[in-house]
Amino acid sequence: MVTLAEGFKQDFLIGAAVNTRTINTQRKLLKEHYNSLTAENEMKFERLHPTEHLYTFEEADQIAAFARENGKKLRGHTLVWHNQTPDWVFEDANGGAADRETVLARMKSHIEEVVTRYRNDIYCWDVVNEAISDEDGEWLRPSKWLQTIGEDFIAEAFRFAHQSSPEALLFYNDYNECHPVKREKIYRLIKSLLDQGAPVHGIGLQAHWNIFDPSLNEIRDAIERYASLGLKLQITEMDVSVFAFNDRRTDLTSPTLEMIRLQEERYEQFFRLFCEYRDVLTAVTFWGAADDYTWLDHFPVQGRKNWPLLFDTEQQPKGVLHKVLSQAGTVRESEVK
Ligand code: HAH
Repeated sequence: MVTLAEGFKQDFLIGAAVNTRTINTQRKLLKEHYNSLTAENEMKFERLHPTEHLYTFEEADQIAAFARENGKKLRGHTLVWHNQTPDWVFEDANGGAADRETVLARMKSHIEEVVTRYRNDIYCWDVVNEAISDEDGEWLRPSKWLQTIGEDFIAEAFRFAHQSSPEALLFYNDYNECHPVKREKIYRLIKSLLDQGAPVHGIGLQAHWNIFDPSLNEIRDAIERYASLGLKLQITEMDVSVFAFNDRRTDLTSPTLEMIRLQEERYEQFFRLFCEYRDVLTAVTFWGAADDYTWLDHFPVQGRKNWPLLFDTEQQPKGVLHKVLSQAGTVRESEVK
C-alpha cells in the first residue's frame, strides 16, 4: 500500500497535528504517512509565554526537533488567537485593562520572539486564528485583541511576523469557513488586508467537518472564492466527525455502519475536490493522525468518543484511507498507464 504522503506527493503536503505525547505514541505512523506536522497546542500563546517575562519553549522545541530529525515540514499554530491566550496580555499592573500601546507592544514582542526562534524550522504560520464572528450582522469577533488594539490588530500581527521571518508563508486561519455568510466575512477581511498591503500569503480552511456538513458545493464555492484573491490555500485542521451537529448520543462504542459508509463517501469526495484544486491547495493537514487520540473525544459532548480520522484506534488503516488514496495523483497516474 502506498502511504498518504507518497500518494499525494504530486498534489499537496499531507500533515497531522501532533503533541509531545503522540510524537512517541504515534511515531511510526507519523513517520510513514505524513510529510508535514503542526503542534496541536504547544505553540499557542499560553503555552509559550505564560507570564510576561517567561517563555517556555521546551515542548515546542521537542516537536520542532522531531520534525527536523525526520525531514517533515512544520506549520506554526498560532500567534494571535482569542483562546488559549493568558489574561496578563490584556491587563495593566493593577489588574485593569491595559491600553492599546501596551497590548500592541506585547503582541509585537511575542511574535518577534517566537517567529525568530523557529525561523529555520517553520515554513508557514497561522498568524491570526478565528478573528471572524459567527454571529449574523457582526463582522469581527469581539475579542480582547479587538477591544484593546482595534481592528488593525490583524494587519499589525502580519507585519510583525513578516519582519521576523520574511521567508515564512503567513496564513489567516478559521473554522466554519465554508458557511456562505462567514465565508464572505473572511473574504472581506482578507481583501481589506491585501488592499492595505499587509503581508498575507494564504488562507487556512480548518475543515472541522462532519458526515453531513458542509455540502460539497459549499466547499467548492469557498475554495473558488478564497482562491480568487490570488492566495494559496491550505486545509489546516481536517477531521470528519461521525456525528451530525445536533446528534448528542453518548451510547456508541463504535461508529454505526451508516456513519462509516457516509464518512468513506464524504472523504473520497473531499479528496477528489482537493485534487481538482491542487494548483492553489498546497497542504492538507489532519487535526490528529489516528482515532486513538482526537480533540473531538468528549468535545463538544462530554463522555462521547469520535472517530474522525483515516486510521483507527489501533492506528491501523480504516476503509476510508483506501477511499482517500484512490484519489491520489500517483495512484491516478498509475491507472492511466
Ligand atoms: C480549532 N478551533 C483551533 O484552531 C485549534 O487550535 C484547536 O486545537 C482545535 C480547534 C475550532 C473550534 C473551537 O476550538 C471551538 C469551537 C469551535 C471551533
